[in-house]
Amino acid sequence: MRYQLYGGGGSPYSQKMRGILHYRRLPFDWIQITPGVRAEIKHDGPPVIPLLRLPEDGSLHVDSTPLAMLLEERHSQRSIVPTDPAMAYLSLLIEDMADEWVTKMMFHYRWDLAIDQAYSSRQIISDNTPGLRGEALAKAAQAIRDRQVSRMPLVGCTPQNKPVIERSFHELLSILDGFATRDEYLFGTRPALADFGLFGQLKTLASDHTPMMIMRTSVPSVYDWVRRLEDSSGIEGEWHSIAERRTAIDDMLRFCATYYLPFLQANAEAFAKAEDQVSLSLAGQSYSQPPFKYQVKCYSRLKTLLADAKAPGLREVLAHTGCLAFLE
Ligand SMILES: N[C@@H](CCC(=O)N[C@@H](CS)C(=O)NCC(=O)O)C(=O)O
Repeated sequence: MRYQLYGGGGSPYSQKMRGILHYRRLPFDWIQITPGVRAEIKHDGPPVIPLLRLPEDGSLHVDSTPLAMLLEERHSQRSIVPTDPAMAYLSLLIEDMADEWVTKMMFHYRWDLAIDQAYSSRQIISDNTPGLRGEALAKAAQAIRDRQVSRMPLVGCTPQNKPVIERSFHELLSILDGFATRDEYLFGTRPALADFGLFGQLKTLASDHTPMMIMRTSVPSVYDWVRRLEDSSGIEGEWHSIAERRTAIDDMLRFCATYYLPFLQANAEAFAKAEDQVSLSLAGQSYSQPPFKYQVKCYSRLKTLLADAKAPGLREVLAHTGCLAFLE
């Protein structure tokens, strides 16, 4: 009985799920999505990847965070949820930030410069359209390139926001560089959901040309950490308790309080008022984009989870890193 994971080599959320399945030692087939495969699987839900097919009934499911939690309900060994409930919440918060904020770095670097547009568009088509070569491949790559570049403003990847996005990328790398060595992860010596959320986005950044060069030259230890996390099925580690947490956790939470949480709050407010733009200042620089409905859901989920959490030490850590004010 094997799972089937449908995804793409250049899709960060697909990489995240594949990394989780490897770490959890769950048997699965990796199936590269193509237009033909998509037509054949007949999934009525949102047309996104990754999709996970359950072995027992063939049902298909999407959205990597609920998918990871579904695997937690189904399998107890090699869980990616830290046992300390405060650490479990922090892992969910950092994962959410990776999925929704680090993805802006991924999309920005992927589609900003011509050299990256050319590589990424060709790679996506080469993976998802078997048999295409030469002119036909170049034409299809140009079409996806045009489509993705036209979507940049929708997710905030604009010239105006470029300094905030690039600065936050460098800050994130420097936080990770504070601990990234062999077999060390954010919450201990075994990887958590947060590590896999970061991994998905960073794996893509570490293979696209410009961010790959930044990572290899400025933080080679982080580059190597990401490379190894692709398959961590051999790792046997321990969790830290909240009292023993790494300083990188507090740094990451300050990072969330500087960039992601102010954005989430402003996004929810702008969405509620049906405004066209979320506009705010992040780390002293202006940032704006159209409101994003999915991220309204992310924000209320984080608040509800905190309101329900019975987690000694959690509120203190969130308060001293500046996160609590956004989450209560
Ligand atoms: N929240 C979803 C996001 C999935 C997602 O956005 N996937 C992208 C690829 S990485 C996609 O399929 N986009 C549809 C498209 O580009 O047409 C998750 O965590 O799985």
